[in-house]
Amino acid sequence: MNEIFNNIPKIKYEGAKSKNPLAFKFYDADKIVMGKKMKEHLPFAMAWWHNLCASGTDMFGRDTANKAFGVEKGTMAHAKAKVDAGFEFMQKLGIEYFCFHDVDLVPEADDINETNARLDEISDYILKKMKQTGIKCLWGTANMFSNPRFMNGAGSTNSVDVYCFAAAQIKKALDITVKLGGKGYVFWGGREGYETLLNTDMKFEQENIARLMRMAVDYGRKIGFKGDFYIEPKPKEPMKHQYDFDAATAIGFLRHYGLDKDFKMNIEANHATLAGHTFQHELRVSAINGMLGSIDANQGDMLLGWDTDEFPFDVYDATMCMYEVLKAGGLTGGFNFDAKNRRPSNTYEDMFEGYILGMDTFALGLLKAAALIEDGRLDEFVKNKYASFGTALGKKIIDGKTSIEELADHAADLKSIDAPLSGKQERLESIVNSILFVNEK
Ligand code: XUL
Ligand code: CO
Repeated sequence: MNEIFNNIPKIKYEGAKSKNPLAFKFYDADKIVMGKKMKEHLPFAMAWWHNLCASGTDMFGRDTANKAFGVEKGTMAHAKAKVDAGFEFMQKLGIEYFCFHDVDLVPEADDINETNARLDEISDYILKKMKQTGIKCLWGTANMFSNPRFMNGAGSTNSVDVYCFAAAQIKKALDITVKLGGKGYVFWGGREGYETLLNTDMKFEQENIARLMRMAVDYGRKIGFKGDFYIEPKPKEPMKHQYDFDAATAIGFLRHYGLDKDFKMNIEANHATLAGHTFQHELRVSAINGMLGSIDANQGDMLLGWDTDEFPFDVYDATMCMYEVLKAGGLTGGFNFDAKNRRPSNTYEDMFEGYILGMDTFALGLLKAAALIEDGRLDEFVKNKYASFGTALGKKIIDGKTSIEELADHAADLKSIDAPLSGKQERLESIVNSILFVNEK
């Protein structure tokens, strides 16, 4: 078979001093960090949509990048060329997983039966490639936001017929995910929200989304899907208000509708910042609720209020992400680069350099997070901060063996109290900087 990226070699680790743009500076797949290989800590995935489909079109201009891969776009031959390109790309970078939407794989036909037949054909082709290469599927999803039929929502639509199309797409995307052995299945509710309450029955819409998710879980389990369902929270864009605003909101929703045993979070960095949170905050909220599933690894721009989906280069953020992931004992999912090249970065080489940047950023984040944990000062500080709850009275509070009256009596005995221990934020930030910017390893 012809190589598509024929001027790009297999990407190797060359170390931090390498000036070769087509080499890893920090991602050393087999390096052991805290007892595990880097590639086991970092199960990276390629996002089919950005890497193989998106070509630079934005609201003001058309494509800048050529993703035809030598074949006429909008054809099944092109769908296959994308598979060839994707697998060559992943093999050259040593990426072991991919993620997809149904309509990333094939051109959508006018008749859903024809679209489904195309999905059967392309998934046979993908499966063959997976067997040849050992590359696996991280998660699948249904695109229930691009087609005009979803303009009033998918699970939240006003139309029973549209609701059935959403159900049909979920059913087929689950079939394909199971066929490809996907570890997860994602719901990102792009159109599940509203522009104005003047035309919206919020309660009804949320109940209907939950009903659709329940049916998806029942069907998935029936056809043998053992993995996790994920909600990918996002506060806005394309809608003004989206129901899955952030991790806390999504977790509350799942618990309210009894879906929490089957679902976890897929946390995307740029969605966290759009919600006014740090990436680390969203990961922590998920982790403490036992719902840290998978990550969409990208980065936003703090000067812009929308989802720029940049390749992550912020090592501080990646370090804090990996700190959370290590503390949580790893992900059940992986790190999907839901990221795209900037519009003027329009060559094949740029596609590789985007992934090299992202993989190196997370590898460096992993090394630095491990160093922070091994250093121990942050953990020690946090442990000491709550030490008073280790006293007899503190234990009674934790065990629920006291009362407001007893605690009030304790306060009355004390009469007054001094401020309880400095937060030492500046010292802790300085520790992080000294670990981040001193290179001993
Ligand atoms: C949109 C987004 C999606 C989901 C999958 O902001 O992140 O690509 O990851 O539908
Ligand atoms: Co995403």
